[in-house]
Amino acid sequence: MLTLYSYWRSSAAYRVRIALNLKGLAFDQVPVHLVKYGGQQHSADYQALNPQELLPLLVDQGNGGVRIAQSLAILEYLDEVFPSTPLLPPDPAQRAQVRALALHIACDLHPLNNLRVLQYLSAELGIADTAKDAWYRHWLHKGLAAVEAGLAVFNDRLSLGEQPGYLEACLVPQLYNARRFNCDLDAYPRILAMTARCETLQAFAQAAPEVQPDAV
Ligand SMILES: N[C@@H](CCC(=O)N[C@@H](CS)C(=O)NCC(=O)O)C(=O)O
Repeated sequence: MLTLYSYWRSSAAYRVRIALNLKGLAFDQVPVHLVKYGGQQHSADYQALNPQELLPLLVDQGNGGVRIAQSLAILEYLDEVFPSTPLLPPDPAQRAQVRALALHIACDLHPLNNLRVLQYLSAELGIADTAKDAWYRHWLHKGLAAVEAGLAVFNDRLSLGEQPGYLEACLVPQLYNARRFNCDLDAYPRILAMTARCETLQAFAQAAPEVQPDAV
């Protein structure tokens, strides 16, 4: 059995929900509220499970209850342990290209706009909301512009040809965040097209924040 510690609006958890759905793997969810009660990710109980104090966390009871943090480590684990419906292409060069774009989203763009960074800007550095919004949009657009250019190698196809995988699992949640913060996305036609194709698929629809059990 697989258990995902998740929050409906967590884009990193959303990546994992997509990957689990693409692979057709059943999983339970344990909600961890990132805002209420000072953020349950900081509670002693959750820290004991994941000292990084971040979501998501996957627990695989079928493998001795192993606990895995970091969404991309989870995606790689799922691909190795459940290899049918792969998330990454078989060709090493294509695999590296997919990883490079996914890592740009997950390691270069997303961390700068993450909740704890935004909270630190406001609460500790006293940054006004307008400046915080400018920060958010700056890093979002810098990241998305690079991804938009990088998507040219896929020639308007999904990262696995006709199938989505690792890259789309990172891209769609990032677009959800961008829309949530009312960012203008007109400059990113390839990203919009890729995302629109994915959003028609059940694996993505069922992973969407609004349909999660803890959505409010
Ligand atoms: N690199 C991590 C990022 C995880 C992350 O930043 N998760 C966010 C939610 S999307 C979180 O738990 N934030 C809590 C906080 O900022 O306190 C991953 O890919 O799993």
